[in-house]
Amino acid sequence: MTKAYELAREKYAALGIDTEKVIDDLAKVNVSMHCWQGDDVKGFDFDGELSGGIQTTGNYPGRARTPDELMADIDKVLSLDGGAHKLNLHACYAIFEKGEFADRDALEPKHFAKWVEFAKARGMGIDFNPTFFSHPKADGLTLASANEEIRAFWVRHGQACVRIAEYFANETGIPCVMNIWIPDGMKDIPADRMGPRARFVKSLDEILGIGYDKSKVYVTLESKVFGIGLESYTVGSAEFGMGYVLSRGIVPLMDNGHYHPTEMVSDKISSMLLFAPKIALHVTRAVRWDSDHVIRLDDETKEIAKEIVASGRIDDIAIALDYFDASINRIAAWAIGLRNFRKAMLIAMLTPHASFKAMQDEGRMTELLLKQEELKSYPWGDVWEEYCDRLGVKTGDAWFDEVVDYENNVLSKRA
Ligand code: RNT
Ligand code: ZN
Repeated sequence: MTKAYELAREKYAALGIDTEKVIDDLAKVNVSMHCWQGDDVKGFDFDGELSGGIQTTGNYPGRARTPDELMADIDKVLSLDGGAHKLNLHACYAIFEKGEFADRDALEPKHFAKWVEFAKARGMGIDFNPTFFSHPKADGLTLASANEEIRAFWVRHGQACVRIAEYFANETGIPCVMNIWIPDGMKDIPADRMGPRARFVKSLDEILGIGYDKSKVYVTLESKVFGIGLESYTVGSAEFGMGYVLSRGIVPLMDNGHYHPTEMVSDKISSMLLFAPKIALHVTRAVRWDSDHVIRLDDETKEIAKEIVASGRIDDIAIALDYFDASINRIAAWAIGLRNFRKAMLIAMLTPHASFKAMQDEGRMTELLLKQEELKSYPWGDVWEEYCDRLGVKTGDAWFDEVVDYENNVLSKRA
């Protein structure tokens, strides 16, 4: 225990905060780590362009090209962020035997057996996402398609994924969050906004209609405002998503890159928690558009963390990260975002929420503003260092050396 930590502990104790408990609680915050930062959302089943109005820019060397490379990279990142994690997979990360192939509508649990083995060996649960993009049948609408053959194909994909999600939950003993996001939308003004949305409802009902154990699989629906090349219309808008999830009893998923720039997910969390028993988040960083930049320790990330903690409902909130940057070292990008989210959670846990709420309720707004601002220069960094030390993770920029070593010894060899 460092002298700096001891002083920090005393300072926070004076606010009624037990840093020892905070350190224990922070380690338990289960962050779902998206596998797709390692390979620019390419996956292993189709060798084409990333589609669906999302984009990974940059071509920094060292992208993971195989399951083994991606698993090695995930291990490296896990070693750089202390605390609990889940593994977040997309269906396009199915692992086939040599010569084997199954299209998206024919995926089976066995195609994910290697991931289960990987997760189990590390004590992690698995979250899952059907992949409704980067596929020959996804060059127009998917679950909202007017082409019955295409729509049915994607419904079968969604159903196959529910089965795989159930398999993950059974194998790991940890519930699986299965998130549905479709890119469906239009570049130009649609003639019919209602039709695609009505078909999306029908498709979702058909996917959920196969039945599944709701205590093991939490189906979430992620809404969006627009995508690249899909600027005028998004089938799965915020209102669509909210209406659907609340009427069907599934879980809303809010990605903070999926709203108009002045709309903040931090402000939406409490509203949704009053109506939905559970919510899910994709924490990311939007820069002008849904650009999925690496999470920084910025105001909105801290505010989202604050709302999670202040709500007192952390166990009802599934937290996943969602960003993909190919312009810098991907391992560092991944770990910087993970560590920043965890730092934001630490700062939130080192906040005297009860006394701040009392100030608000009693109208002591001057005092509240002053104390909120003073808290910003409290020594949370010393608690962070202690946390990392205890969990065996490097602090400060000492961990950059590890990234450089990995780049020299592993990534640079992937020519
Ligand atoms: C896209 C959504 C979605 C994807 C991932 C890859 O805008 O945010 O969550 O980023 O499924
Ligand atoms: Zn997302």
